[in-house]
Amino acid sequence: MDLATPIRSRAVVVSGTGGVWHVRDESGGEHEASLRGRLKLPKNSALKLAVGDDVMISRDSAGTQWAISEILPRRSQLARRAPSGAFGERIIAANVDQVVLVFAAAKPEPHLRMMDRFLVIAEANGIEPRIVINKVELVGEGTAQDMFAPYAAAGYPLHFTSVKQQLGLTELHDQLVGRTSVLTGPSGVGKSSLMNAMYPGLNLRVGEISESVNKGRHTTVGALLHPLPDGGYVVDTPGLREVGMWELSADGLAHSFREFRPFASECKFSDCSHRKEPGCAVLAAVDSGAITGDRYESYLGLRDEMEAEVVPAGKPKRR
Ligand SMILES: Nc1nc2c(ncn2[C@@H]2O[C@H](COP(=O)(O)OP(=O)(O)OP(=O)(O)O)[C@@H](O)[C@H]2O)c(=O)[nH]1
Ligand SMILES: [Mg+2]
Ligand SMILES: [Zn+2]
Repeated sequence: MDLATPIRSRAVVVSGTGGVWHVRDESGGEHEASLRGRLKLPKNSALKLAVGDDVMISRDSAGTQWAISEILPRRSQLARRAPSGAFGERIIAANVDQVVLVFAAAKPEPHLRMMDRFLVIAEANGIEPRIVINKVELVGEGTAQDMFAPYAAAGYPLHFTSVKQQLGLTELHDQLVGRTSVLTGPSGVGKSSLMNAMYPGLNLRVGEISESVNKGRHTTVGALLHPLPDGGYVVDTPGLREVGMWELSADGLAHSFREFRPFASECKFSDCSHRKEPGCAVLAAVDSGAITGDRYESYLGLRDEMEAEVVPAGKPKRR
């Protein structure tokens, strides 16, 4: 037994499948740890361990086995929510600081509806979104800025990057340091290229690991945490794309469109759906151009989807 190694240590859960958890302690050592023994949970929580959780780990007297003895309070969680909490929730990752949405200015064309969906998921979970528009050199930075002006106006942090021309990489890197970031976006927009450009030599295979780990297993990997060399983590999750709109509350939807907020509170009816009610301040804002037609269309699409996905019995449909 190595006496220099403390018997109790603080760690972060970096992955987990079917009861086997991998944790990373404060000096960067990774251990396999079981969820055995008397687990101390924060008061009145039905807390289940998730990737990203801060935990205390301890070793048995033989000094060979690590066990998770305590889950420390969560700062945040990215969850798939059930309507009115009736079906519980599944935690994708804990202690996520930001959701970094990567899209390309072109090749592939940015899918704004998808971006709006991801923004809503982040907002509904109370996690700060950050938008990255990569491949800006294909359209020019000015054009890219015009394309995404409504998002900048709504207050979302935006980065314009080009891996090819090494643009905006330092600024984006600065925003990842020391934070736990979920990196997501459509295929081919340059997520891997960005990570490799910001962290040369690290060869982070974000997106590829979770797929290979998931292959041939019944247990779903919620997420994987990749430690960054200068502090912080990138969360690799296959789960975010599958978050259905039924998991969010309809009332919360308008609030999750950041620029709708000041208007939604001015509607004549407090339960306004912002579709065709008289005295709807959101509709008025669309008419005046304060809210763009595109964003409003996204709202309507997600609202329809959300309402269609909840069948009368209150049971969510599975696709
Ligand atoms: N023109 C241009 N091409 C880029 C840029 N960044 C990445 N690419 C190219 O875009 C293609 C896709 O890049 P990836 O990094 O594999 O994209 P990804 O988002 O990781 O895709 P998935 O792993 O499938 O989700 C590659 O051919 C890259 O060389 C850029 O800034 N400009
Ligand atoms: Mg990739
Ligand atoms: Zn309204």
